[in-house]
Amino acid sequence: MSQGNVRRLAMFALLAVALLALAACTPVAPAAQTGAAAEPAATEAAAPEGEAAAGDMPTVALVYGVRGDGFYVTMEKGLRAAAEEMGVNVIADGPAQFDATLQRPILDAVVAQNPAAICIAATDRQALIEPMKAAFDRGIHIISVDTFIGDTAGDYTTGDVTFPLSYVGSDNVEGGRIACEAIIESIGGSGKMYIQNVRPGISTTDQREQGCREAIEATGGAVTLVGVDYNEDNAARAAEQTAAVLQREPDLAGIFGTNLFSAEGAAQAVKNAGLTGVVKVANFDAPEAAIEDLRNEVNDIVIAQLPYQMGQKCVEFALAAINGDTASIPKRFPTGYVVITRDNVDTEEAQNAIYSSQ
Ligand code: T6T
Repeated sequence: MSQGNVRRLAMFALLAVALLALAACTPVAPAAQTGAAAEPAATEAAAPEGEAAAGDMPTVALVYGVRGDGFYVTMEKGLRAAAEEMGVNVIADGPAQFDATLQRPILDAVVAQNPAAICIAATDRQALIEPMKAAFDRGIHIISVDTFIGDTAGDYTTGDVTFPLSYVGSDNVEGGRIACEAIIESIGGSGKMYIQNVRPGISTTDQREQGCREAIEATGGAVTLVGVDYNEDNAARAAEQTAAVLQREPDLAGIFGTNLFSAEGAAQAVKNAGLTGVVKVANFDAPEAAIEDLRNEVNDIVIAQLPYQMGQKCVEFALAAINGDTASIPKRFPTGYVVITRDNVDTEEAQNAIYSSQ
């Protein structure tokens, strides 16, 4: 063989080896894209699609409970502020009403944009399990924020639902207890109470009602609960229902409004009936209007949650998961409260806890 032929043969051989090596390196579809990722391994093995483009900023989505609610407005602010600091892209959306049938298509539309993680305040503890699990099965990290899903009080370690990475939110049984113990004290330890609530099936407000009932039971019968009404997250309906109870129970002593709109409606009815200061109101959530009512003695206690911090924490956990560090994420992260009364309303802590309205 001539020297030229030997060199040509050597080059063919090199080319063949290179082609073989290249074929071995061709990436296979991640499990999430082939539909094979069903179990929590998805957080490690299946690269979520939002992470796929190397070098791109990861995207974290927020699916909140309802538009125009100061609580979620504040949560989104906290989430966006943390995301900006951490170099994370954000998409955020929620339904026009606090309703699972309206929230589900919003979640589906968010999932279709392939975020790496979703922080979600599920508007129903059962109805959202299936679509959230479907998102998880695509390899998207799921974190509950504000509300939890399933039957086991937000315990994602051993309960019927374990796929979310964490539940970031208030201790709502404790919140309901704090609210109702405060009313019980202000009515002198005995009398009739009434609860304005949103709708059964929402983890947060169910638990607040539970905490309030526990506080009432602890009085051993001195305080009685005359009823609970559900307003569908509508302040006008809450006001109508409360007005009817004020008519029916002229000696009603106290009312617990379990969320922003429930408390707003209850307070409005008390004002309309000229019973300011006579019927005591405990207000869950802290929009500006509730603080004004506190100053005007329409209510005596405002329980401020920390939605800004919930948003911040959720993005922090999401980024840890995106970076493969799920071990450092607690399954439950309680965010705490600031309890606001006329005694501390002007402190920095209380003022910082008031929700933003836009
Ligand atoms: O109380 C908050 C939130 O915690 C709850 O889950 C739903 O209602 C609010 O958004 C206030 O309107």
